[in-house]
Order: sequence, then C-alpha cells, then structure tokens
Amino acid sequence: MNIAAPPGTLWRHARLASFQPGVPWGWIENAALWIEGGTLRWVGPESSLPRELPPGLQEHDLQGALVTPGLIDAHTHLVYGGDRAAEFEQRLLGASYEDIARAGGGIRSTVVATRAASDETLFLAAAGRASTLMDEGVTTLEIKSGYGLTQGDEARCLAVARRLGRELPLTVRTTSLAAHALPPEYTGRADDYIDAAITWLAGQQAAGLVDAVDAFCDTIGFTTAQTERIFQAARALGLPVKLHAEQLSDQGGAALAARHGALSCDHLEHLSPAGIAAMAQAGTVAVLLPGAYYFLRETKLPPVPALREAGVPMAIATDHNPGSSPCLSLLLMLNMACTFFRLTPEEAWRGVTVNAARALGLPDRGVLATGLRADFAVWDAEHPRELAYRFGHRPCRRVVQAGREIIHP
Ligand code: DI6
Ligand code: FE
Repeated sequence: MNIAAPPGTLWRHARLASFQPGVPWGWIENAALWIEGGTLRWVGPESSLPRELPPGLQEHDLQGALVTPGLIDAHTHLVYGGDRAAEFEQRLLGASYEDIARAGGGIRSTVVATRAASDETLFLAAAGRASTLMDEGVTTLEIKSGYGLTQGDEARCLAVARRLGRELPLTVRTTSLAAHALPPEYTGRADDYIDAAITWLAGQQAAGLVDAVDAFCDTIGFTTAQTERIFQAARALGLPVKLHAEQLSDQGGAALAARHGALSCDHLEHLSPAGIAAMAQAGTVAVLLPGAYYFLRETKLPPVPALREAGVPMAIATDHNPGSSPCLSLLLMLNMACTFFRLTPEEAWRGVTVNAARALGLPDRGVLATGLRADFAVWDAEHPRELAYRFGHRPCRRVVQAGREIIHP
C-alpha cells in the first residue's frame, strides 16, 4: 500500500524577517513559505512563487502579518527543584550573590532541592517553564544539567530535559554541566570531583543524554586547569564544548574554550581583549545574558563594541535559572540586550535566531530559507524592531514548529 505523504502547506502574504544574508533583516516584503514535511520547500517573494505547485496544498493567508524564525534560547538551566525567592530577599537585606554561595546557599541549595525532587516533579516544573517560553515563539531550547552533581542526579536531569524534547513540540539540546558547583560531599576536593565528573561523560553520551559539555570557570566555580581537564575528556568523546566564562572575574576561560573550538562562551562581562581575539579566531559565539546582568545588578558591561569590531557573532539567551536569572521571557531579553548592552534591534534579533542556532551547532535553523527547518512565529507587529522596543507585551499570535502549527490564533 502506498502511504500518502501529508499535504504540504503554503503560507502567503507574510512580511518576512528571514535573516537570510544580503539585505537588513533578510527582509522580504510580500513573502510566501511553502512547507513539505518539517522543511521549507521554498521561501521567497510571492511574485516568484513556483508556477507548478502540487495539488492539495493547504493555504494560509497571513494578510501581511510579520513572520520571523522560531526563537532559539541557547542557554538555560530549566530543570531544577525548588526556588530561591528567600535568597532574593536576603540579597535585598544586604548579602551578595557570592556571600550566599560561599555560605553554602546559592547553587548548592538548589542542588539539595533538585536531588530531593522526583523525576515527575522535575519534569512538570520544567514543562511549565518551557511552555511559558514557547508561548513567546521559542521553538528550540538548550537545557543544562548542573543541579544534580551526582552521577545519578545529573543523568536524571538530562533525561528530564530529553523527555521535554520528546513530549513537547520543541527541539531540546542538552548540555552536561556537572562542573557547575562543587557538591558538599566534595568540599575541599574539587580535583577529585572533576575526576568523577569526567568518568560520567561516556555513560551520558552512550545513553544519548548529552549534546555538549559546559563548565562554570570562575572564582566560585572551577579553575581553568579543572575546566581544561573536563574539556579534554569531552573532546576525546567527540562532544563539543561551551563555557560560562568571565562572568564575575577574568580567568582567561574564554581563550581556553576557544582553543578547544568551543561553540560558545557565555556571560563575558569581564572578557579581555585576548579572549575576544581567541574567540574571533575560533569562530566561537558570544552568548550574552542580560537577565543575569540585571538580576545580579552587575555594573560591568560585556565588551560589545569590541566583540562587534572583532566580528564575533553575538547571541542572547535567558540563562533561566533560579539564582541569577529567574526569567521566562526571551522577548524581554531582546529589550534588555538593547537597553543595557546597546545592541541594535537587528543584532539582538540575530542573537535569538541565526547566532543562537550557531551557538548550539544547529545549521538547519535560525534563518527562514529554502531547505531549512519550518520553525517560525507570526507576530502582532509590523516590524521585528517593535518586539525589541516594547516589553511586557504578548505579541506572539501563531507558531509553526517542524511544519506543524502548534499555537493557533
Ligand atoms: N552562572 C550563573 O549565572 C548561573 N550559573 C552560573 O554558572 C547561576 C546558577 C544559580 O545561581 O543557581
Ligand atoms: Fe548559566
């Protein structure tokens, strides 16, 4: 028996910010998108739509609505137990983020809550968070482990992230971040903990749980020597690396990551000129996280003009986590990337589309062009700059993920 392929769809009369190279925003004024399966079979102006379209195409008239690629949140810690509202209160009474971390609170308190939570509790909490991001047009999400910090709990958190990708209409990329914080049982033995974390990687990979490996290289995290050892183990397994680098101080982490061909270095408020040069040479993406900058009330800005000058691609992400960025709006990050970091609206948009895809090593998305994935969002706006300008609004009207409409008007 011949099983008929599902009929394709044709989306007509879009105002399209495609992010294809050539013109600003990859703008196509009156565009059509023809989808077969989960792929864009053809994208271009209505005036050059292929004459011979297959019969039975389902047509949607967008009536001039704005269409962009589905948003990509390239840095989150979405799977964890509990929250840190009490710590927020302590900070308002005078304690610093670092004071709290040194006193055994901070990341470690989330580790305790995560270990105590069942798989189902972790899944339901993370699914709720993912849905909130998806309501704003997110179709691809990176999720890091790093709140389990035992072999079993790290694997559990990565498995929860994988399950989100199976059960929600969403691509989830998982990153192993065992080197996030030193668990209490290893106090004073950070090198032994790194030895242990290195032995977990092969099993995570064999179980299909991990797409990349990350570490927190900072005074309250791990040293460059420890980061180097994790990276060597990851690269020996063929896993790409990324790094929480120069967030609170300049450790030279970005240059180290670039030497290992890192997909991205993230945070980067304290990034040095040498770090920028190394990232530019390696083609490493700078993932800027304005939510953490805002929430920790940082005053040192990431060196955006120098990154721009060096041609380092910049991405923007929520860094959603309970301690430094309890934020579930990637659109708000667009606005903050512009207001705090002085990105242009187009740079900020590239940061949640084409450059975010690159930070995850996903060349099939972030741009709307023939042959790429059919992930896109339809907005109540005339131009994407409006979405970087307003904040606290709800402009997402429809979302198509892998060719299927998952949010309807
Ligand atoms: N840097 C951060 O901002 C988050 N992790 C990291 O390495 C904070 C995580 C937390 O405070 O729970
Ligand atoms: Fe982070």
